[in-house]
Amino acid sequence: AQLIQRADYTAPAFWIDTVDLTFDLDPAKTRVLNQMRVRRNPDVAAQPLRLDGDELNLARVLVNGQGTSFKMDGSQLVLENLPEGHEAFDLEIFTTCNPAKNTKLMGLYVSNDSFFTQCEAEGFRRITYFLDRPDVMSNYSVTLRADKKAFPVLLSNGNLVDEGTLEDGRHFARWVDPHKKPCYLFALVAGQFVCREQRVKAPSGKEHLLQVFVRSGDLDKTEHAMNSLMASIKWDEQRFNLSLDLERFMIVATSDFNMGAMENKGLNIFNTKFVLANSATATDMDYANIESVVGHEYFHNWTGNRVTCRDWFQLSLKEGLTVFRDQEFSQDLAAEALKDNPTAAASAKAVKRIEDVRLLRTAQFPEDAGPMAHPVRPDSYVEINNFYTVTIYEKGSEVVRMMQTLAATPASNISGREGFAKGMSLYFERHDGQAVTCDDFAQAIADANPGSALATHLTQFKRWYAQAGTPRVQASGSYNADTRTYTLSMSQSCPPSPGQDHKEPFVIPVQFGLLGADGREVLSTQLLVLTEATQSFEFKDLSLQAGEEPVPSILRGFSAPVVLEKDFTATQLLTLLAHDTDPFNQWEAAQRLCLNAALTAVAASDAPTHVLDAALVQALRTVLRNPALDAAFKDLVLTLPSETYIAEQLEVVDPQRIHAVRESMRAQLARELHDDWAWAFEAHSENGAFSPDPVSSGRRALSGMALTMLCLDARTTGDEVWPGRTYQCFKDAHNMTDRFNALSALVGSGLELAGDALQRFYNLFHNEALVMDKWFALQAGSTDRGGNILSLVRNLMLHPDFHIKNPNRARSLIFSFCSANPGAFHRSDAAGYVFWSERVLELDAINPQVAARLARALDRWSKLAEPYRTAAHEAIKRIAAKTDLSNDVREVVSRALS
Ligand code: DPP
Ligand code: ZN
Repeated sequence: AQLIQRADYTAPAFWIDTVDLTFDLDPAKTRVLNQMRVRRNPDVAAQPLRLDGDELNLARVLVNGQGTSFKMDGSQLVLENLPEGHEAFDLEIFTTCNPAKNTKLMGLYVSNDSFFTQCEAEGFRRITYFLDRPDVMSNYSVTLRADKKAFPVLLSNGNLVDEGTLEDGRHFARWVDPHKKPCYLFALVAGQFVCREQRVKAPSGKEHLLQVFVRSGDLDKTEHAMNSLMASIKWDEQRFNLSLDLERFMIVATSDFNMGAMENKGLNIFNTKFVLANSATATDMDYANIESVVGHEYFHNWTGNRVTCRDWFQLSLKEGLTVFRDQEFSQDLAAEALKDNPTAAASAKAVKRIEDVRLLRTAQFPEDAGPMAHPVRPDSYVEINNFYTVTIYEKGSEVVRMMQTLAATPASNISGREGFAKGMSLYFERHDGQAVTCDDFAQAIADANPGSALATHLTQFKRWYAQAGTPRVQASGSYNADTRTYTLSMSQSCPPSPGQDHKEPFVIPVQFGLLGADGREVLSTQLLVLTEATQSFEFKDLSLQAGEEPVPSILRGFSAPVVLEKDFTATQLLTLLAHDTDPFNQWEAAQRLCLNAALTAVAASDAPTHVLDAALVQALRTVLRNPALDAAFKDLVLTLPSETYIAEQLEVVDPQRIHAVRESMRAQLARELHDDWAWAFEAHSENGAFSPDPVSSGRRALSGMALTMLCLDARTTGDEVWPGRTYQCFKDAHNMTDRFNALSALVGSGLELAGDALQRFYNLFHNEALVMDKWFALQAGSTDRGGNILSLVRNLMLHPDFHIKNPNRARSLIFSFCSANPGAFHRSDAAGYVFWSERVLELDAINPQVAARLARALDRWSKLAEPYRTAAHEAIKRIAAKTDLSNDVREVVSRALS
């Protein structure tokens, strides 16, 4: 396997102007005729044409209708005797492939008797020989031929221009895509589907046909996806003035899919998990995920498809930007649902922001500190599939969000939001139809806002693209009572990461405010721009009483993806929790208080009890009972920092110690807030019709948390009333959210009734694949009280409904145990790691992409305490010792060992 370097980029030696594909679809042997118009790139020295291919059977190659000589170089097809000069020529390639045997789910594959494709990043080469790189853009026409009974629906990108019947019960459809595209955006689908349709009219008066294709029986689960699509179209028009450029926009759902969804031009292909929902089978979280993924893929139509990436090192150009757009979309939609109540609307936005930050901190910060750390724009890779990461996506989105913040021009009264929208317009003005770089994007946003901090600091700002690692900002404040001046000093540093020992200072936007000791706002939010290693900011003439010290609220809204280090006193944090006008920092104050308590208990040597002091428990009770706060926000404040997040604060990690401390904290909250939980449950459960709006879903989240705490406490006290009520709630629930919350409460507390409830749940839903994923995941992820979760997981692998080839199912059982249940996975007998290494190898033979994700479960092995560290190291070495690993897994384990 070869290391591919960003610095080695060269323009393609040939262009492919048009592609005409004819497919004779047959599961075991599909024939692909690929007719191209090709010409030499006049800017590049003459050289042979090297086409990428993978697992193809080549039958013939014709140039201008004549047979030609060719050779193979590895998997590349090399053509040396091509017409000279710059005239276009015809190149025809005929190949066959075997979609039924394609368990990698890249290229053309069969799932549930239907054909699907996945071409990003490098799957098109598994369909035909091609210049499989995103900077080669072509016009596509596609003819699909297949048996009419088995494959009545035939879809590809663009517009349907012809269809009809053929001999022997076959039929055909011909599709033409009016837009040029790179081959990773090609798609075809063939099979039996039903479809929900919707016609919409754009402000311009143009009509569009929207379609969601699913298997028969799932039509009643498509309404939310369609609503989300319509909302996405409207939002992109309103916020960015970007409208749908296609007559027809299609979404197709498949249950076998490596990722979440794919933005193929006009023909998005989705994992069923991010399409199908009705109130009986989907939780509020599923509804929210569908909204954001439908939005995400739709927004790619501009950010990714109209303007694409020059090379895969620029992946965050489209992914970071599009995640930013889908996050903003979800926030705006939540706020719009509450537009009559500005406080509630602001809180709903903050809830979404907190959830996004939680993901960043629990998944991206560890990645950025581990062996797979890479810049938002990486410098090298072995397998590009390994770089569809939380760094490219989530940190990439934070980089774009900082650009929006810094695009403000206060002197001209232009907000960051307005400035950023102007920047987006300039980006499309300059680059529509092109394959470009992250530099091009940043330049456009800055050029559209000449007076902004972004324009001033652009070169330095771009270090966010180049330097890996999470910066740390150390803040300290001092107050001079005589001059009523507060001075905030901040210094920044960034730990080394693979290949980068030394980091230069970043441009860090810090949103900052001050509260009085009684919690009133003394200084409203100011944007401070930290550019030096150390810098101070002064705030004069503050209206504070004699003897009163201000309380700093730093990094409001989490304005930069950094670790903020500040020695807050407990009193300051309690003030922020009770009064900060910034709901993010209110939540953050509670997290810091709980985290500090957890870290103290982890460092102590005795068994953890009463980890949380009385003042903190009382503060949390006050939040829970506060009528001015909404339920979703309370749910977030009362959720303790995760074990992963606690582990990230430590040099040496004993996962069992962390688990014991956190469980003790949960038990304490369950005990000491018992009556408050009982109140919260009564006050927030309701029986009305289901609606996934932010207010109702927040109520369900909080009542579910209350049940979890009441069941947890019942375990200690022997109470039978709450478990009984929980079981009743489980049986009588009107929707999946309430039902699953009750089930989780029973299973999570290891109560008697859990077994019966799990069986009942299985009987009700064993025909619903997505619900069965939840059933597997809940068991594999549950608290390991007797050390038997591993044997339960091994048994569940033998369950007739377990299918390792189905990525969703593999993730629901194996990943839920290895990657999301540290208390069960890290065993002193190393049996968890043995199970993990077996599964990585088993999956690698089926689907390297899925295997490589699982291989990352032990990324942070070198931080583990003994005996875990040595055992984990051994397990990784066992995998690395295999000689026939995929590039995907090889790259992950080599980095882990380096
Ligand atoms: N480009 C795809 C997405 O992120 C990859 N799954 O939407
Ligand atoms: Zn994407």
